[in-house]
Amino acid sequence: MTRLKEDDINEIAATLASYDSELIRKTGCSLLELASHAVGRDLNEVQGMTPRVAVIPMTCGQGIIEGFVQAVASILNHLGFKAWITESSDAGGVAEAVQKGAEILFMADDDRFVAINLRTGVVSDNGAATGRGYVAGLERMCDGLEGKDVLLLGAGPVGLGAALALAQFRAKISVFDLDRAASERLAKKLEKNGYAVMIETNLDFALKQHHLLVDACPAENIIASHYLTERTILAAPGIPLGIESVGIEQIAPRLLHDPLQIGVATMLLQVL
Ligand code: 2YG
Repeated sequence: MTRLKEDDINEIAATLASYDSELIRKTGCSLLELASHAVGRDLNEVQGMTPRVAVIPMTCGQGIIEGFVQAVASILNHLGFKAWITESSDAGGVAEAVQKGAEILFMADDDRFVAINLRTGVVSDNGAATGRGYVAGLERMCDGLEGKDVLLLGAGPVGLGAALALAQFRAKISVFDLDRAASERLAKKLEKNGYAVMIETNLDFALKQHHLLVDACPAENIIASHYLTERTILAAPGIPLGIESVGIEQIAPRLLHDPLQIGVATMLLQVL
């Protein structure tokens, strides 16, 4: 599980407006529209909802990441949902949120980052939600994924969320993971849902064959820039970004990558 660093997130609150305009340029969707698309919810239904949302700092394990709960709350407020950060942390924060009438809780320890709807019991996990949100973005950038070959790098929680969304968009999925057993586990899960997945074992060969990519792994420079062409479209939820810096400006208009925004927005829409 990647642990964000303070400088991954300290710009988020101040740049949400420009982030959203860039997202619209790339996908045709605002962050709220993209998250609604990702979970298949109607925007009009969602925009009328006014749940009380609490974001709770958690000090356990490696503890607080400076700016984390503030970044999460700023994304939720940017989406038009009133979110507040509890004064207390941990169990005290949960108690405070419930006593102040929160309907939805956001909190993260070292292993799980979850959104919980106290009324419905629905729980959204950041990994699966991030994978789903990024594939919705890829689908918009490609103007549909049906029958198109997509290479998924990384078969962890984000990769599995991405694979399930790729299956729903009826893409032709190939998966590569450094750990072949992880690819096999993901393929088995998709097959249970009646969806075939091709397992790639040679990354060089796979990257030469694909120009629609989902990089859901935490490896740096996993995609060397010589694989990038003007046809490459890359949805990259993995942190840090997996392409060499020389490749970034070439692909920038066709690259989705952010530390929290798409994942948090999709979590909210999943539990609303
Ligand atoms: O409340 C706090 O400040 C800390 N307990 C937050 C710790 C979050 C640890 N998890 C991560 O940094 C990431 N898994 C979060 C999501 C990354 C998005 N791709």
